[in-house]
Amino acid sequence: MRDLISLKEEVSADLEKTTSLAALESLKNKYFGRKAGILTKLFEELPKLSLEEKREVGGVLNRLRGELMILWDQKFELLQAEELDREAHFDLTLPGKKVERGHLHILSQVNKKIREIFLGLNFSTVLGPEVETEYYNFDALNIPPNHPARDMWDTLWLATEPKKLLRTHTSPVQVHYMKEHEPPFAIIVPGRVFRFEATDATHEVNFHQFEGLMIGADVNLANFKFVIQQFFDKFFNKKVKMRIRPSFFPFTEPSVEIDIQLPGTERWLEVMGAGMVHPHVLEEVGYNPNKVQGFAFGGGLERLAMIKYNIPDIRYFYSGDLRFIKQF
Ligand code: FA5
Repeated sequence: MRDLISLKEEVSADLEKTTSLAALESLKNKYFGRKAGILTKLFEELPKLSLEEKREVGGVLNRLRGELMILWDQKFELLQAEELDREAHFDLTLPGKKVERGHLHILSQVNKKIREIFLGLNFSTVLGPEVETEYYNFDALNIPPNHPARDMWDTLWLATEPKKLLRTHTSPVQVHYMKEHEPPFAIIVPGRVFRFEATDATHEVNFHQFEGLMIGADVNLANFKFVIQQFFDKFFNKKVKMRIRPSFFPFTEPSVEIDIQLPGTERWLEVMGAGMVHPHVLEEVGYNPNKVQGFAFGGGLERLAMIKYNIPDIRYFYSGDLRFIKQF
């Protein structure tokens, strides 16, 4: 019985403290809730008592519940009236609260910048799927099954039938686009790619590339060199030192790799693979390699951002750490 009296005091104190309808609702649950409400639980104890005790405690409990419900209802009406009052006095002409505005993530900013520069060079932006078939990611790019080059793109396979994968590069979009369009054209394809590999300061499992493709009657590597130098100069707002070295990709011949010298150091960072589109790829999409040719490149978006903004570790981009995000 003594517990019941202190319970009433406890509820009154709780109600006194409540200032919102939402908080009041959770109080209702706490005391009267069907499953775990404190009063509900007390009622469940009744059958354990003797007949006489039951009559006495039961009566008190019932009365207590009635009283508490009334207290709760009164508080409800009070809070509701206050709320209506607040709404009625809402002043639309008051100046807004100063809130901190968000901004685009650094990777979105860089993505936008890249598209803008290439737009200025007459490249259209094209997007492609992140989930790909083996055909587009590998076969159509002159990478047949069992070709050792497939190891270069450690692949995340999906448990689908037929077999699908998360694209390991943006190059499959070359094939999608060429199958649907006739040259001449110049496109840029920014997008997310995935690789099943160990992460470190310059490697992520999930990162972004921007693919470039320019096809025409006599588009050549000298054109590529010009376009890409223009791009870097605009992107970094200054002359950056780049070097082109021979490389290998099954879908380009010849193939090259582009490195950029990290500002103030002797170190180079690989930012891009490129080359002249392989005749096999041109044939695969239904072009005549004797009539059209062109260059393709695939750059790492995070790597460029790291150089431009002096970011020492690629993992910062995906850390969600506001101290990092707010700097850009
Ligand atoms: C490719 O992915 C080719 N598809 C590029 C290409 C396109 C070549 C068109 C020829 C013609 P590569 O695996 O080297 O190539 O990756 C291209 C760029 O992506 C690299 O230069 C690098 O900047 C970036 N990159 C590669 N792996 C990672 C990674 N794990 N994390 C962050 N960036 C990466």
